[in-house]
Amino acid sequence: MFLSSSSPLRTKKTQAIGIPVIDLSLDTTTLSHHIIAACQDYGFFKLVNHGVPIQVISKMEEAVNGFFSKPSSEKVKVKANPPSPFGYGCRNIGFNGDVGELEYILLQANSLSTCSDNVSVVANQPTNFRCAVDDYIQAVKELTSELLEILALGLSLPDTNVISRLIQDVDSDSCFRVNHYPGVKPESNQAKPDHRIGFGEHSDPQIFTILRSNDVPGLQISTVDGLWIPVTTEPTDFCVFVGDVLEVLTNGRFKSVRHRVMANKSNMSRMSMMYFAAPSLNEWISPIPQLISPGNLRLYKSFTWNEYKKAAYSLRLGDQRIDLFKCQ
Ligand code: GA4
Repeated sequence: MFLSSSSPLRTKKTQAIGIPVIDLSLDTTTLSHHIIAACQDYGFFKLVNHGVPIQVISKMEEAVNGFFSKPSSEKVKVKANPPSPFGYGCRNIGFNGDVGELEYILLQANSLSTCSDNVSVVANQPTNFRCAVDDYIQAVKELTSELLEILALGLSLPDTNVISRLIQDVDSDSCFRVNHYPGVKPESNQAKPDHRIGFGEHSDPQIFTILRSNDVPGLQISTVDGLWIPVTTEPTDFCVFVGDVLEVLTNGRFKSVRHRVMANKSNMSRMSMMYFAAPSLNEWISPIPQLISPGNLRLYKSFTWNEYKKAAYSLRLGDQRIDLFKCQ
């Protein structure tokens, strides 16, 4: 099973900690300081006033609600099969036996209708499904590029597109996932404390993840000292996660955040949608030279995103895959 039970929830301390909330309508200089502080201290922040129209978000939500409300016999027709992780999935996460009490759709974000892995999912849906997903992905991709440019500015990097260009690449390997955690029937076994609906502890392999969920709670992030903090969000807000590749690019200045979902407390179903911003498969990833200095020695080797992805899929969900790429 995937879920770690070693870290107790300490809600009192949790409230004192306070998760960073970033208001994108602030001026760029203030914003860049806030984003950098959040990425350094938590590898995570909530984003408000992000400018993605509410209609784009709600159309996306309607489209995926339509998909998940179909009978299983319909959904399994577009089931993901190794070696491709794309398509519909139920309980199985990755290829190595990790289990999560959820169902999901995983799509290539860059070539929604043409990528062969996506075609079967998209072709089986009403046309508004494709439009809703296209519009949503386009909007969050632009938002992610904007965040990465503000961040590069704050890090005083001479080229402010140095990270954002990776996800704007026509061959970027970004992907999009929607997770649906069923609501718990109070009288069922699922309501017992040891039954866990959720998604196990892990970090995301990519650069940034942009998550939006309905108001059913369950997401938790881990602080650097291993304390689990529950994250509550408004359906109109986003959560931003630092992924492993951003940790490497910043030579460890930002840490990819470990997170998990524990959703067995509610009789309502939780729906979350994530855009995982990634480089192209053949892109070389190395610490950005300006972030290496005598006081900040180089921490990671160079590797391609393809090599990193292969390593991720050869391991378990919760493994610390980034350790394989550390300099000796
Ligand atoms: C975690 C983040 C994304 O959901 C994902 C996941 C992927 C999958 O479910 O296919 C992985 C997981 C995620 C990291 C380790 C490997 C790959 C399952 C797994 C065990 C789509 C991704 O890119 O990496």
